[in-house]
Amino acid sequence: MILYERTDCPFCWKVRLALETLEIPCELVASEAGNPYPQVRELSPTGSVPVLVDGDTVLWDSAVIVEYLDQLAGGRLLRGDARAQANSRQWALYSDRHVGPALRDIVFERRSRSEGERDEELIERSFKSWRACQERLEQNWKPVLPLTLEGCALAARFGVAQAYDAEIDEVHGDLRHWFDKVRETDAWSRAYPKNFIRPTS
Ligand SMILES: N[C@@H](CCC(=O)N[C@@H](CS)C(=O)NCC(=O)O)C(=O)O
Repeated sequence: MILYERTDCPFCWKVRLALETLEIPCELVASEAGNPYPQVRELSPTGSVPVLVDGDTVLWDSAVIVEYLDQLAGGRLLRGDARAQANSRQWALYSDRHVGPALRDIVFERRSRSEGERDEELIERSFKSWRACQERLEQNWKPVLPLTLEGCALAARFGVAQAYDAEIDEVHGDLRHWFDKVRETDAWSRAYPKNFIRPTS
């Protein structure tokens, strides 16, 4: 099994967390931001990472990849009855479609511009959306361990947030407690990015 990926990409990080949690061995092939390996362009119609190659099977969306890995491992991330599984999928989508975009401007500004050159208004708006996501999660999502399908997605997003100094707010005790516990796991240490993009000057 080969995973084409980029170390700091939250979609790839989610897949690495799933691989480590499920203890599935996999070769990682890393590419750089904006410069994916030519194989990725050949293998994936979107040209984005992650891409998983398992024999003749080529998968190019992180949500599909994580479910595939979970099925190979007997269903340890997606647990419970139909209702519980649908709920997991729903929060995983929330992570991809809302938490990621909410954090986007904090991350993009802080990783590409040095202090003083950043658009602080854009960052403040991004913080507002990020706080709204935290509030929703704290009120409506049940954090559990070991990691679930949506837990892999959310932990990677929280990790990106933390790397760019956008910690979970203290008022969200359950979320913070969960993330503290996640960070104590071996899967977290093994899946942690080798580096994050920082401003060059
Ligand atoms: N829906 C896709 C999104 C993947 C995605 O947007 N990947 C970004 C990296 S975070 C990418 O490959 N961008 C092009 C690049 O880095 O060259 C998934 O869940 O796998």
